[in-house]
Amino acid sequence: PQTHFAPSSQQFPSEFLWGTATASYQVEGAWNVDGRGVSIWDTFSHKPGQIPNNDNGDIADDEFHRYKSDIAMLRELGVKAYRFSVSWPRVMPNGTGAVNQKGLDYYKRLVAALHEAGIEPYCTLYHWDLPQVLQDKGGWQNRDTAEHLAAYAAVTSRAMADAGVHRFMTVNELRTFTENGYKTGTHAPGLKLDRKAMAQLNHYAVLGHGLSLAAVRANVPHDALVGLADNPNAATPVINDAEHIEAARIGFREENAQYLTAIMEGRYTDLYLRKLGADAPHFTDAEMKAIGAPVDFVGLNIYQPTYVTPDAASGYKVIPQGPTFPRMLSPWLTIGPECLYWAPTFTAQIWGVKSIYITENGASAEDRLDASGQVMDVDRVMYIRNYLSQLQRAIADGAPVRGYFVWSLMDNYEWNDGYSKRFGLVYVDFATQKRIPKLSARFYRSVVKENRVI
Ligand code: PNW
Repeated sequence: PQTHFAPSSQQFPSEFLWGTATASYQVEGAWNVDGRGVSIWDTFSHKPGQIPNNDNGDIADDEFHRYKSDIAMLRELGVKAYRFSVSWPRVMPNGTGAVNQKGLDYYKRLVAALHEAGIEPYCTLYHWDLPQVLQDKGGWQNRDTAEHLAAYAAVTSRAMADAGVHRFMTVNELRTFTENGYKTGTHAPGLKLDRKAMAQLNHYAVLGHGLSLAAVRANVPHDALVGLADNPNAATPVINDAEHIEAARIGFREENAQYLTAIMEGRYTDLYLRKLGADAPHFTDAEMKAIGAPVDFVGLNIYQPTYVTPDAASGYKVIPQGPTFPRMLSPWLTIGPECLYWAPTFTAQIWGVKSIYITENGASAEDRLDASGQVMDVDRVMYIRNYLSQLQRAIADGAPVRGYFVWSLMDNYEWNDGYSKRFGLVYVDFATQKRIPKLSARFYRSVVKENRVI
């Protein structure tokens, strides 16, 4: 019960968990150190012409060697939690079978240092660095990948639980690693599959979550919490009247039918299957049961709105965002702070979810240096400030949101944008690995300290 706050003061609940997030391939570097295997992102980024400046994650933020000083930065920020991910090929170089103890040891060191600093580790098991050997066997097109993910999740969650980790997420952003990786081809492995193949692959991805959820549960203490971090399309009403809100509620469920809705309901919606017709995926009742097994919390990565309006035929219609729609520096990152009101609100209302974390929110912005060498990322401050106001409003209206993680602690390897887009609260000079806290870091530190939007 989150009763100890005054809704009128922009205050967050007293036990609210403030954090920051990163992911293994984006920050670790050390890509061939201590027996780490090759991931699809190594292969993709090493192939010339895929990514601006041919940037890759070979070194990234070198967090593999600098985690101690990076954790000192977390302490400076005053955050209570750090969301990181484990690199599958660091732990299982061949994707299955033999465990690389030296790889696991890195995460044990990281977790021990977090505990020493009084920071709670939130561990994501799959943030897109699929072992290349598994891609060679079809990757997410192959049902076996879902089983292999679960086997890796069992080993890793057991080791992390032994190290004292109590919070686990199976996968990060189902839509991104399936669609960007296999439909548009902008992410690794860079394929462009048709609708039928995508429907089947999406099914294996949610199955990967479901099988991993069971595997983690079997290997961690009963009081550990296990969920996922997903990025549902954040259906948002253009106008806040009853009719538009209802259209957005329908949209939130249907736009995410093959991902979060399938996981929350253990079935695909009728509309989804009808739209696909002969391209619908093959699935069994047992699979749907595994996919729909209850999670302890739902993690939402929320960046941009999908505006929705009523439609007589299908109940809702998505309003396209034209080229002049306001955006942050990444072209996909349109600005609409209300989505951080509606996404947790609908998640709680539609499925009765009792525990929600915002596992990512943040933005690429211009990092201007002022005369004294300060990084004046004013746009990022405004973005986070406006989104957090909406989140506070959602909590005041009853959404059970327990915590919020800024993406990201520091600038890092932004996938197909390489190092050309920065999301950090802390600036990283990649030539020297020097870290410089930005204006947004100072802003976020005061939000955390005061427990309210300043
Ligand atoms: C998320 N889109 O990715 C990821 O979880 C992070 O690893 C990433 O760095 C962060 O957001 C910023 O991009 C996304 O095209 C990538 O809509 C692409 C999209 C959304 C999220």
